[in-house]
Amino acid sequence: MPRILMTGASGGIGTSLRKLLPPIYPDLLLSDVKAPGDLGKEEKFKAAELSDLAQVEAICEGVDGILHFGGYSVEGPWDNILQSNIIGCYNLFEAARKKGVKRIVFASSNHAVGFYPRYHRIGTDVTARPDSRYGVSKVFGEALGALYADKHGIKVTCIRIGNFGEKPLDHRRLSIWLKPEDLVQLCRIGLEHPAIHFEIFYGASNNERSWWDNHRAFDLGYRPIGQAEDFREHAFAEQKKLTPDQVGDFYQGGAFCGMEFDGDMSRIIDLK
Ligand code: 15L
Repeated sequence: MPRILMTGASGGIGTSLRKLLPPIYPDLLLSDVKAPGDLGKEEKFKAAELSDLAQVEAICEGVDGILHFGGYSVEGPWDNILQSNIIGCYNLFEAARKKGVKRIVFASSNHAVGFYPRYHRIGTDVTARPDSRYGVSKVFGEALGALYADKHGIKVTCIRIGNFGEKPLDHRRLSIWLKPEDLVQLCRIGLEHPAIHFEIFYGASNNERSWWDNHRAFDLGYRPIGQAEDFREHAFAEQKKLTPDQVGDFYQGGAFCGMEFDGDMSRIIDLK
């Protein structure tokens, strides 16, 4: 029975996956800076600060596969991104190498490619166009994944997660929604599929308005069950409550693109 380590266990995705993974991976070790408030007696937890290599090595001991959801999950000050997502992510891959971990699933993000316009359908092989310091950190994590796969033989899967949750939250999320059970499918492919060397998937359900070509995930058996259009009315009603954002509404990354934007507005008008 493989021992699976999940970092970021107290975060949004971790909280949901803590409930869905145990029937599949009974030997699940949870980690985060602080234990989840509702940690059950049957759950195993070890605290670790990702920016501290010795602590990360300790949680990787005896582990077969890692689901790396830890780190900073939105745009933030450079020092937070640096400690959690750059140094922290390096420590995770390096500790995994030293401890002989065989597989890593890395939670990348749509914000690694957020500056592609919404009309542009993209595959997983496009040039990175991060929309934030956070997005840059995800590109860095994907690059580390490729290095540790090619140089050290760890089987690495990066999932560019769209928006994870029970339903799509607005118009943009109709294109990028990811149902929790569908993320579980993608994680299982990363942890188990014999053909994995280094892969990038989009973390999106079966969304009619998707901007992404995710055929590689489908080739490896992904069969998403979530359909964003089932929640269309909810998403449109929520969208009405939002203030229009000339930059964010044009690009795939949404508000992350509009944040701190002082670039060339005429490009957007020309592209439209
Ligand atoms: C992400 O990568 C974030 O972690 C999440 O909080 C959302 O902002 C999501 O992207 C999104 O794009 O909706």
